[in-house]
Amino acid sequence: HQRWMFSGVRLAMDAAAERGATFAEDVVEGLSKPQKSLPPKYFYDAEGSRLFEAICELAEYYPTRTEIALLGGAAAEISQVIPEGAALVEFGSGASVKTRIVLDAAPQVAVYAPIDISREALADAAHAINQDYPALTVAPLAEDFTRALQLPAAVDGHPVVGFFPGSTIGNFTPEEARSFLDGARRLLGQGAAFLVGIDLVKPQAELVAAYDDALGVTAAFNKNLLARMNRELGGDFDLEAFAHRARWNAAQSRVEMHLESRRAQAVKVAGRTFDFAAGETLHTENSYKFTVEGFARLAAEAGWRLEREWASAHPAFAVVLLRA
Ligand code: AVJ
Repeated sequence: HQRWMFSGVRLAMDAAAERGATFAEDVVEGLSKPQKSLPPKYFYDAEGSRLFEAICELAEYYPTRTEIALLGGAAAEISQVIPEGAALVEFGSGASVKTRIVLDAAPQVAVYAPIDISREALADAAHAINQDYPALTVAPLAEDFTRALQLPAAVDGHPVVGFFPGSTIGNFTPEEARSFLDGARRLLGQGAAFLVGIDLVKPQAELVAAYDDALGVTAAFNKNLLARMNRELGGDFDLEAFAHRARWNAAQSRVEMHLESRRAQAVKVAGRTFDFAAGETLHTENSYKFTVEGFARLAAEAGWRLEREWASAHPAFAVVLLRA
């Protein structure tokens, strides 16, 4: 446990280093599939984290501001379900903007444990929260939250509230979401509360625009994956030779993002060569859209009970409170 302890801004460990060549392995595996794909977690290097913050400011990208407004309106009610001395455990904390809404409304929170794969974003956020909430114990974890993990020792003995905003759970397939929710229930423990943000199904045009914005920030965010493979894995991707595509997959209730090869080409990366046919795509991300009822069923399959919900009508988005 000791290695997770936080003092000042000293992060516990280098998650990427501990995983060894996982990025290279995942790239080789993903580019070898009939439908080429990469796990979306690799978006979030320092540059990708910055681009994601820019996405959150876009006119077309409604989830961030909609959820912030929802949380603001629900803050007093949310505070009532947070026990005295609680530890708030956040999955994929990024810049911890939404956390502040909860912390401001719930001064009874004693420990904040943000988990994020981007070391730089996590260090900056942990430092800023530490400065602005001096009474709070901040115990950051530089980890991929999709991996099995242990909570920081600072959480021990505190009532636990999980926080997973942003509809990041929409990155998972239903099976992955069930398995994540099951793992989170074991991690957070019996009786824990879990606040989860979920983006809701809405007209296709609004969904597609949110993932294919006019300024091209989402395109740059996707192409940063190619740039990252060039930087870190000796790749030679020509960013101009790929086009960003966002599609609504109605059958699966998800927005899909793809990088489409503009021509037939061979690309070298991670010591291998991969062929792309003209029009062939690299599938970079799924963003599932839910109904509250459908999500409640999914959560129930992982042992969680839907206790409360706060939803907005337009754009449709919900924050739900699950109970283990
Ligand atoms: C961080 C997964 C919630 O799916 O809306 C935004 C990521 N990708 N624009 C989402 C994302 C492109 C985002 N999540």
